[in-house]
Amino acid sequence: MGSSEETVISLFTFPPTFGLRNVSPFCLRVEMALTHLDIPFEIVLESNPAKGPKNKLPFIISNNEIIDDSELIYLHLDQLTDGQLFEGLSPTDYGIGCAFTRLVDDHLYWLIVASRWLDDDWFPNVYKGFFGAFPPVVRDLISALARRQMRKTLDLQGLGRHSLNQQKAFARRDLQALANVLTDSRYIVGNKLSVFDFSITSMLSGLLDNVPGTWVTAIGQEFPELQHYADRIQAEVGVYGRTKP
Ligand SMILES: N[C@@H](CCC(=O)N[C@@H](CS)C(=O)NCC(=O)O)C(=O)O
Repeated sequence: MGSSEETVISLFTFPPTFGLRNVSPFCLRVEMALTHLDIPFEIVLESNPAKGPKNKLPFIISNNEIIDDSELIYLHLDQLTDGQLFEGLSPTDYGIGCAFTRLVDDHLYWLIVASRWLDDDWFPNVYKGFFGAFPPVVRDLISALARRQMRKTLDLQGLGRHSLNQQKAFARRDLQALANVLTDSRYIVGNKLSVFDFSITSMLSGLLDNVPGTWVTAIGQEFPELQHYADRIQAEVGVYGRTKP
């Protein structure tokens, strides 16, 4: 495993909330990759993403180097282990894995965000989960500002401009696309566990294991094959998104 045996990596992730031990799918997938590669690491709980170099989590500190973005962290871990993370993936596997990762990260993720932040009935969970530690007046102010910012982001991204029913239909088509592939296959690409299973599973856990469920959770439950897949991958790696495995 190259020099990784001497390396202790610090992984900065959000504190548990919404029934999720690791609430960010991007943080969870890095935890899965580190565990899979048997690299020693510690988890550092950080509730303020502004501590990251680009105001987002995850980031890691590895040999005094700060690396952010789960995809860039994957590349770093691959390099650290002389290519073990992407080992055995054909160009076709890579192409399909990359495309499905983009589907969950750049489309489905934003519907999960919308289901938490834009839904008036669900927003009290965001208020409590993300802002509960602040004193009451500050909490009201910053949660309202953050919600306004999130509306703007979703508007710019585009999905926020659709009606709730249209957003639900987009989520259902994303999940159907995944279910079409995962019904007959054990893994998202090829015939063994790969880094792309971490990316897909972390996002599925984020939506299926979210407590209380959002409207995306309810749509996810229409596809039991996705729950089976996510459970199987988490059991194989030994890392779970939910608080209680
Ligand atoms: N492309 C990034 C996405 C990371 C990301 O969006 N993290 C979210 C949490 S799930 C975050 O830190 N959001 C805080 C913010 O945007 O203020 C990755 O793969 O790591």
